[in-house]
Amino acid sequence: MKVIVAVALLALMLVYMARAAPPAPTRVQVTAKEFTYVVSRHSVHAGRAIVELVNFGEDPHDLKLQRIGGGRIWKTPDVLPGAYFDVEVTLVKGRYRLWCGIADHNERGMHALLVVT
Ligand SMILES: [Cu+2]
Repeated sequence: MKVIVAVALLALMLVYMARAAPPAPTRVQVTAKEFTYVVSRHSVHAGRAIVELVNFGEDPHDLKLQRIGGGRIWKTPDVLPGAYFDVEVTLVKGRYRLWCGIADHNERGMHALLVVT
């Protein structure tokens, strides 16, 4: 009987710990300047992620993120030089395109690809 109670308590503790400590979100940093986007990693696992746009340039930039074939577009506001902005997203398997939505920055090279496995 004591063993059953102990096992039950252990199981409850494990359930509680699993709920108390969800996995930390993956972080991806996107460095922006005129006119490039550099991602800190090209591939991440599916799940929660924080995508951070850091503006190392001299003009405002933003970040848009969309799964290729998907509909939703995540976006930051305009980020001023020297500033950053974090977007929390939930990524599913696929390929995501990232781009700056300001003026013709995308065409001038401010875009990147992120693979989610
Ligand atoms: Cu830009």
